[in-house]
Amino acid sequence: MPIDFELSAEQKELQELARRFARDVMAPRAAAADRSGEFPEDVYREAWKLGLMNLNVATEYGGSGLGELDQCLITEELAAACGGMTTSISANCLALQPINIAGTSDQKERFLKPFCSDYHLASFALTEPGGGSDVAGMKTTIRREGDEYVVNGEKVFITNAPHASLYTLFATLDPALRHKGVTALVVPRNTPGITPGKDEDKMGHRASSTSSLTFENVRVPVANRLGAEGEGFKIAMNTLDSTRTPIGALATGIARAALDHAAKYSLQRTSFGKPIAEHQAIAIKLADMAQKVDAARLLVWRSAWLADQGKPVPLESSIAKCFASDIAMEVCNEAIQVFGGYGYMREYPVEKLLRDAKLTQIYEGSNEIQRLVIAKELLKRVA
Ligand code: COS
Repeated sequence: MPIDFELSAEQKELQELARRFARDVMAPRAAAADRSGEFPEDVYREAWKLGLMNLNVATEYGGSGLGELDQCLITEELAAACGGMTTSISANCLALQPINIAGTSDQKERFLKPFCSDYHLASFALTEPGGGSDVAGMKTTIRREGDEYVVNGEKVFITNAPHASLYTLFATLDPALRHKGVTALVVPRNTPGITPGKDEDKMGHRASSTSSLTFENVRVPVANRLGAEGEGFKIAMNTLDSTRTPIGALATGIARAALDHAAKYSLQRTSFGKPIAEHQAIAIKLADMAQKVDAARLLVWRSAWLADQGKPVPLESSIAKCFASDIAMEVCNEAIQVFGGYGYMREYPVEKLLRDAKLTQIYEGSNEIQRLVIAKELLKRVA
């Protein structure tokens, strides 16, 4: 297929649906949810009703079966209204992706279908207290006993954990095996021995819920294992390859919102007898911000487009995620500068955007890890 920047009629409709939902339902709640840290589950239920959740579940199992570019279009629109709510809404795509990738048709029937027939949340349980970057160094163990695994350990920073009905969990048969021991399991929340921790009091993304998860002699049927024993590391990596691009879209949405606010403000605010937009210092800032937002979106679209062609995208998804989240920080920072003292005040929207942007440089693989992946892929290609 030739490169084409024109969206299809269906994609424009999806984008418009997400834009309206973001403007009418999410945006009016964003500032209050950020302040109180409430988990606005009614908003998430509404997103589910409109088909804005579980975007990556195949139509065969009742999902929307959307491609990665479609997901990115939706994610950018939602994130322009609230990064935190978007994180909670899109966490199902992250959590269900290992099942899409490695589940048998029976597992897909059992685990994916309920998400499409009713509202549920799922969580991706990978990160541990001892480290999020070194996945192969995880300490949560599984031990096989007959037709069950017994899980012991702790996960941290798990999005939606206390509200989820299902976890995709990564644990190891033996930490000494490093990546070859990691195994993926689907664990229903109501399995005895699972305790979610307290909701973390975060700097940003405050409308999403984040907590630890403790597993104490949790018994999970072997039938809930995704792929073979020891295949969990690759399942996690393949999952992240496909979810990092939408994180790039999320960061682009935050940056776009900061640029919009700054541009509008620059037309209203006057100094030295004219709107500040007419001062070159501000106009140049806005022009630089606009270039960065455009470049981020193009990298996101390229990675998503390649993924939709069935191409592996470890390099392109890391570039999209890393670049978009870095520029989101820069653009939000500049937006605050355009607002001056008001930008620093909670009464105005841009300081929240900066706090929300920060997490996009950290989660789904810190930008330091993205740079290592980029360098490794690059060197592989020239070796
Ligand atoms: N797709 C498929 N296979 C992959 C892969 C990918 N994207 N990345 C690595 N692999 C494979 C390697 O080819 C290697 O396979 P072999 O055993 O056949 O040789 C194996 O996995 C181990 O790879 P590697 O040696 O590169 O693993 P490392 O332990 O060095 O870890 C990083 C690699 C750091 C890239 C990985 O741990 C990572 O992505 N960490 C960040 C995790 C993250 O995003 N956390 C956020 C939590 S979710 S909010």
